[in-house]
This record gives sequence, C-alpha cells and structure tokens, in this order.
Amino acid sequence: MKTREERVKWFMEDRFGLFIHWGLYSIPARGEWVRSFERLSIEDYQPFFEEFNPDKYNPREWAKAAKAAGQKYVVLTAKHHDGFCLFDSKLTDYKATNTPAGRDLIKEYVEAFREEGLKVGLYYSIIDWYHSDFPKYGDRQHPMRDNEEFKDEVTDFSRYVSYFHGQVKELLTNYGKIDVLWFDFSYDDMTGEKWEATKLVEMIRSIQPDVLIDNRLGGNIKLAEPEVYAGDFYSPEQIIPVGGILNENGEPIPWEACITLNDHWGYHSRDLNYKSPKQVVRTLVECVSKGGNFLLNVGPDARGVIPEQSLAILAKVGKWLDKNGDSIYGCTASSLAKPEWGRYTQKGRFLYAHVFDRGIGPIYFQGLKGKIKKARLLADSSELKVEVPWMAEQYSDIESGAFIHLAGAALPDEMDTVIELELID
Ligand code: FHN
Repeated sequence: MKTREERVKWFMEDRFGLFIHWGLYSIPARGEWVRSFERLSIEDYQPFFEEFNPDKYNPREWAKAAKAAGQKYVVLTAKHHDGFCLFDSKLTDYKATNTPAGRDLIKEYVEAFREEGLKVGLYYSIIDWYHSDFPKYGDRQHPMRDNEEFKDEVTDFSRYVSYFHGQVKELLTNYGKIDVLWFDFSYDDMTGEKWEATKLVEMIRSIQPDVLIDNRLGGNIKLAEPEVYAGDFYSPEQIIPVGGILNENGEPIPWEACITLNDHWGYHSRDLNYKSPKQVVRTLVECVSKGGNFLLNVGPDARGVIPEQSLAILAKVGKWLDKNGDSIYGCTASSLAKPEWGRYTQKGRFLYAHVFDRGIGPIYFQGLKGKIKKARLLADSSELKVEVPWMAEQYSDIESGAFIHLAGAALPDEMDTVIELELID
C-alpha cells in the first residue's frame, strides 16, 4: 500500500478543488443546517423529500464550469447531516431515487466530472439526523436535541455505525475510483473509535487503497505517529492557517482549506454576500504559498442550478488561472520570507512573485541579488529586467536585494500580477 506521501502527490499538485453542498435543504433555501437551527422534525422536513425534483440537474454543466475555473478535483455531498442520500443506497429508503428525481445523482456526478478530467470526491456526513439510532436528546446539534419526546428513547448506536460503514462500502464499490472521501465531522465524545474508525479505514483501504481521507474521523493528524484514521490531510474551514500545518516533529503535513463563496455551504436564496474573484484568487495564492490546497464551495439550488453569481466568479478565477496556472499547480511554499508586496509560491527553480500591491518604484526582492537567471511576466512571458535602477542606488539593502522595474503606476493585473523568476541553480 502507498504511503500517505505517495497518496497525496496528485492532491499537492492539483491545489484547487470545488466543494458542492446540495440536497433537500436546497428547497427551504436557508442553508444545510435548517433542520437543526429551526428544530425541524423529520415530519416537518418530509415535504421536501416528496417534492425534490432537480429538473435542471446537469452535472456535465457543473463539470465544465469547474474545469473552466481551473479546479482539478471536486467533492460533492453524497449524504449531509440530514441523512438524505443522493445515491441509490440499498441500506435506506431516504434517497434521491425514491423522490420525484428518481435518479442516482452521484452516479451521474462521478461520470460527468471524470469525463471532464477532474478527480472525484465524495463528502459523507458521519452525523445523521434521520437515522433512528443516531443520538437525539441532549446531542450538541441534533434537531430534536431538546425535544422531551426523545428523552428516554432507546437507540442502538452500533446499528447506526454498521449502517454508516455499509454506506461507505457502497460508495467505494459502486461508483468507480473515488479520489477523496471527505468525512464530516467528529465532536465531543463522538469521535475516533466511537465510529469504529480503525475498522472503517481498514475496510476503506481494502477496497480503494489510494483514496484520500480527511482528518474529521478524529485522532490527531499532527502526531508523529498519527492514528490510522487521523487522515491524509488537515481540513481547516473558513480560515487560512497563519503558516503551513506542521506535525509534532515540525514536518509539513498536507492541508486543504474549505471556504464558502458566500456565507453558506448549502443554497441560501437570500445570501448574496459573495466573495470577489480577487479574494478567491488571493486566497488560492495564500493557500499554495503556505503549502496548502483550496476547496471552494458552491451550493446549487433545488432545480440543480449553480447560482449565476457563483458561476461568474468561477469564470473570472479560471481566466486568471488560464494565464497564471504555472504559479499554482505543482507549486508550494518558498523558503523566502513573505514579501511586503504579496506572496511567493515555488516549483523547483521557478519562484513565482504574486504582486498584489504595486507600491511605488521597482519591485524589491530581498536576498535575491545575483540569484535570478531571468524574469518574465507570467501572463504573457514578456521580459522583465532585473537591474538596480538609479533611484535604488542609495537604497539601504542594495547589497543583497534584487530589483525589477514594472512600467506604470497600476499593476498589469490588479487581482494578482505574477512574475516568474527562474533562479540560478
Ligand atoms: O456542519 C458542516 C457544514 O454543514 C459544512 O458541511 C462544513 C463544510 O466543511 N462542515 C461542517 C461544519 O464544520
């Protein structure tokens, strides 16, 4: 079996993925936690099951949009906390094939995205607010957590664990090669062996040994010898780590920041607080500059359509990546300190200067005097001269720094102007 380092190789090169949260909650259109926030019972939520019919669902369109956005892998919610399965599970009737949709939405999804050349991942919620054996009363977030009706309910948690393991087995057996299994999430004592996580991961590895697993089954991925279920990558959410993520030996570990485009994972019809294409590009650069990945989320509506605002942002990000992708894919952190004007990413002897702030005068590269073989504006490969301009003659750090003159007061690309520096070996 491959080591974690061997398993994550493609992941560390692809860098940019699409997260998709989609399910029954797209109908109430108030986000995927609507059952918990509004204490909706299964009965309250049932009309959405009886109504779910995404007539405009066309995963090929989703896949084309992701590919054009420069995203190399995708993760779709096969089952979220509400317990509704987008796939034709034989272990439950609470699934898309039993709704007016009448189709296996996961089967169509994996086929469409593979057709477009993306790697495919499945998000699977280990929390299940539908399953009768999942704890309700007194739980931290179950929709029925303070409903006295469930106070003395007797459940068999091991029956839930068998169900959960069985569904993971279905997903890894019936849908071809799965590249990422994104479990979500452990909490309080609901973690690790509570899920029988060692047995689960042994089963996973016996079916698809190369699939990547996130770190949300529990355990501590930062240990020098992490638990077998501690995962292949660390999964910060709605935040970018200050630096890279290191284990207790100070060794970098793979990580992926998952971020919403507006403020919700699942479709929310009134949430128009979208991030700009510039914020998305600069977040992607920040992740890669710290040795991490960026999983950017969209929430399709009840008809299966990704909101036009999301599509417009993805398209603009893709145009930037068309020209500057060499500074992202296959890149990682540089050993150089973060410069004042932006960030560095690096791929072997190629150092990429992501200039966010034009400033005044030449762009200054601390410590790179005599180390740059040539410099090019990445977007059009136009030559940039590495020289000490007259106004820098008296500059305090002329001894170790290098300077590149950029014409004009504005940056060629105000989202992020990338200078490719080929370093002298
Ligand atoms: O509760 C979920 C939430 O709905 C969403 O799926 C995010 C995405 O990572 N994870 C959990 C919150 O941490």
